[in-house]
Amino acid sequence: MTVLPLAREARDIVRTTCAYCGVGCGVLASSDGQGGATVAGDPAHPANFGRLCSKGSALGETLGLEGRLLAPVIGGRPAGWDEALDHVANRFAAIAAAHGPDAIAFYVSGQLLTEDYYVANKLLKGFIGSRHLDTNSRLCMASSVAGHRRAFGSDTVPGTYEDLELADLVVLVGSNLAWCHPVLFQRIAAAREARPDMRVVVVDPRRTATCDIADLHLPLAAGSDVALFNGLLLHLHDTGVVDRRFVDRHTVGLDAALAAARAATPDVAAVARWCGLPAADVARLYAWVAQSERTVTVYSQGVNQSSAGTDKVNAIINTHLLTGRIGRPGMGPFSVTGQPNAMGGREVGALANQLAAHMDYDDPVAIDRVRRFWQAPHLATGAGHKAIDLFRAIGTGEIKAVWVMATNPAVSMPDAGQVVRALQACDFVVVSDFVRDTDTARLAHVLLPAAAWGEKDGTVTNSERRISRQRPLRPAPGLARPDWWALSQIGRRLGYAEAFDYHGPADIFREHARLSAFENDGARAFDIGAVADIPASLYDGLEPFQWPWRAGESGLQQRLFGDGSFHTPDRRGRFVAVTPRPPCHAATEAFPLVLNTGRYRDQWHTMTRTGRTPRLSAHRPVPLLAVHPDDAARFGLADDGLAHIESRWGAAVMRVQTTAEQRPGTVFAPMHWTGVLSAAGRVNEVVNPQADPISGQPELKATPVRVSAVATRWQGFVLSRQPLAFDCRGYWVAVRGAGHWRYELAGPEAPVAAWERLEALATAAVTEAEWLLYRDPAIGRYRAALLHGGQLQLAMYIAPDAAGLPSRIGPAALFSEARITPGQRRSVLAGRDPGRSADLGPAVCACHGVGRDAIEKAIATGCRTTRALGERLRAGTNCGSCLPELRALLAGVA
Ligand SMILES: Nc1nc2c(c(=O)[nH]1)N[C@H]1C(S)=C(S)[C@@H](COP(=O)(O)OP(=O)(O)OC[C@H]3O[C@@H](n4cnc5c(=O)[nH]c(N)nc54)[C@H](O)[C@@H]3O)O[C@H]1N2
Ligand SMILES: Nc1nc2c(c(=O)[nH]1)N[C@H]1C(S)=C(S)[C@@H](COP(=O)(O)OP(=O)(O)OC[C@H]3O[C@@H](n4cnc5c(=O)[nH]c(N)nc54)[C@H](O)[C@@H]3O)O[C@H]1N2
Ligand code: SF4
Ligand SMILES: [Mo]
Repeated sequence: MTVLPLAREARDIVRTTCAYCGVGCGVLASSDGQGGATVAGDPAHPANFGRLCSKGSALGETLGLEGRLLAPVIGGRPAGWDEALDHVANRFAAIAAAHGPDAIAFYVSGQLLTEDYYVANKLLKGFIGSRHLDTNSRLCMASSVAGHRRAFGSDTVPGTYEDLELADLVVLVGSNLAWCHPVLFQRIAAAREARPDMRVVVVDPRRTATCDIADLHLPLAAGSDVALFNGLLLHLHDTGVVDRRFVDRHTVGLDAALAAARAATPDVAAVARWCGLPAADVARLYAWVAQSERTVTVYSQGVNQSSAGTDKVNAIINTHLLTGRIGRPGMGPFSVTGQPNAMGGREVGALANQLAAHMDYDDPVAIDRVRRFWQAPHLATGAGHKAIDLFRAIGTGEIKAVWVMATNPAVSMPDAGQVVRALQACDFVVVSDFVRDTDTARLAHVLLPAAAWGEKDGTVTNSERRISRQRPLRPAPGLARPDWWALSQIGRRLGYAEAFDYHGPADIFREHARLSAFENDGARAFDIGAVADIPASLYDGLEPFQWPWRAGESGLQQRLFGDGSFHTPDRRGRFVAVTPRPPCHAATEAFPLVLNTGRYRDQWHTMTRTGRTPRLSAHRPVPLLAVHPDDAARFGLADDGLAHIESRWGAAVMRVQTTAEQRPGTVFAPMHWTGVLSAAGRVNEVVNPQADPISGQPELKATPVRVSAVATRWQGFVLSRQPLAFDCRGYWVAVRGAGHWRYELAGPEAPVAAWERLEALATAAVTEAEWLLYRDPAIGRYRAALLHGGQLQLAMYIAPDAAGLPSRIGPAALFSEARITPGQRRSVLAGRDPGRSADLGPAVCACHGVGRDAIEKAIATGCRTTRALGERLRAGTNCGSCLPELRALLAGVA
């Protein structure tokens, strides 16, 4: 263990870890003294070796205090901590006394630090004594957890990031790595450039940016992955690509797995039919896998978020067990985690069907061990409700109090309308967040202000089991406090002062490490006993390390299972016999299209941070429904028009993006937009809540829907220095710009009625202003600007169609001006019509703000390579997240 030696001049630079995805990049950050920070990739961190993606590069811009929750709130009024904590503790105690401890639930998150997570788990399961603690990882990693446990006997990712570079074949299944794990994508892209023989295959119904480095793209039918990998298992077996020694000595269950595969997909033709793929492409994948000893299969939400998610995971793992390609350099199944600490939550056992530290309720010895270790008075002794059932139980009143921490379920849960109704009906809702206004916070009785990235202090674990420190750059503002602190305070108030007597994250980390090693004879994979007794100074300087790291061990074991020793009772790996089945809800005549959902490059989940930075809001300013041109024609949708998307569960409205990247019969929408930021952009209103029967993970990627064009009589936008509150039924989406918010608008009424409504809103928002006005009722065109104090405060533009609107760029820039000039005054209403694509981006390069239009012009005038584009426009020269899109534009396919 080394303490970090900081150079003198670098004393203000803090080594920390990115707040976003599970790659877990090391960040060098220093506070800029003005509420922001400068950030750079940490060249010494083994996850990223200095790289950062667009989101990581913009971390410093998310630290502003606008919108922060700075004090506890009880029933809508600010309160002090003592009052809030007493209130929460009293309500919990009363509810437990009246209805039993199981009437209390915690719904937590992979965005907590391990220390927060540990205390939440201990408090609820050990001391309050409720079974019902689940996490948003249920929506994210639950199928991988379940698949790992079936195959390996433990929830263990066997490989390391280096394997992605050492592989000869990387198969990416249901993973848009270029957008969601961009630094891993860049590492693979660089490896492939250095070794042109290396191959990459993408298995995804959509053609994504990740296909930029793919030698083969298999746009399979939704949910058909089990058929594809069962077919691969058979092909490998029947062509003799089998590690006999490994299979015989270290596994069980091959025959049943083969029989199940043969029954449904006896040959490549059958696989091709199941998956809706050309047989030649399936055969090509199989041949490449057969040839490539060094194969890594990376998978993510296209696999996990499925009613057959656990079976998909095991279908993939089966192929690696058959070939013994696991736990050795350049090979293995590789589940990439989403959230920064999805892994940490799994380590502390914070899923409703786990107890703690890789110990489960199905083992009475483990239950007794955890009880003794915690000296827990009321240890829960059975599994609790998984997320979907948990919110149902809130809805029925079985659960009467819930503490939601670091997650926004009113947006991120499927059938989100039900979740909102359940929280509305719930007796007592506590929400811990660092943002004041979220869809979930609007439903809370008590809000508790949390510390955010840059203030939080603790550890996270990334996808390759590497534990890194998040370190604070500054003290938390206002009354914001770390989540572990609030949890411990509740523990103390409930009478457990000794069990929650933590003075800092180091105390909690050591206890967590001690529990991982407690009576662990090697049967539990997760063991970090080596750091169980480190002093606070070593914890502060803790270098990133991978688990397991047992007490007394010096050399760290990077990869697991290469020796064939698994964590099952007989130490053998398990083949699991799996049978393909289609998604739970098939398309029907009434709902003929399948809705797939996922992520955009520059937005993080429900946008509470990324949605506040102009730079990250420019890439995709509004949510788009991606539709194949044939389907658009079939359902009367126009590119850029509005579509109403409807399922059995609910509806949403988005702009249409027609694209041949979409598989016909399917549409795709982002998961990010909320009720705070849009009228009807919350896609989970529409998404079905059916879950995988084993993992409980919902099928977020396949919901039957119908779509229809929304008729509008006007389009428009409003730019405003202050945020505005819309309560209209029409279409609106809020977009963050520099010094202002922009509202993209459209509606069904006559333009004149629309502008009269907007004028009322503007008059209320800016009470004292000079108005510049242009109204033409005959052609339905309206422009207005409100000036005050020499500055532009608000500007509004309405026209019957998008072509009648001026450029947003000119007036938007005026919000950065200290004082506007007479010339600018004259121009603010003039603006010429720029054409929507030039105006609304997409801003392809977030770091240097380079739009698609400029790139297309540069290509038309001679730029032939990404390097040339970089030299001319600087596009793609910083974080590199936009390189796939630059290459697509160069190739003329975007
Ligand atoms: N920019 C950005 N990055 C993020 C996040 C973010 O919000 N924004 N979130 C982080 C989190 S928490 C997570 S979990 C990860 C998620 O990372 P990913 O899993 O890569 O992201 P998604 O876009 O959810 O889904 C991946 C792909 O699955 C495909 N898919 C859908 N159905 C199927 C199917 O049946 N089979 C197959 N093979 N593929 C299918 C979709 O078309 C989609 O392209 O990203 C992390 N990184
Ligand atoms: N349709 C559809 N739905 C999905 C998905 C999908 O692909 N499609 N993906 C699912 C997946 S994989 C995931 S991971 C979820 C993510 O969904 P959520 O977890 O609900 O999304 P976030 O916006 O990350 O919410 C985190 C909230 O916690 C706050 N927060 C962040 N850090 C902290 C902290 O340290 N302490 C506290 N107290 N608050 C904090 C943030 O401000 C934010 O309000 O969405 C799931 N939902
Ligand atoms: S890839 Fe990007 S979002 Fe993920 S950890 Fe690294 S910098 Fe952060
Ligand atoms: Mo996730």
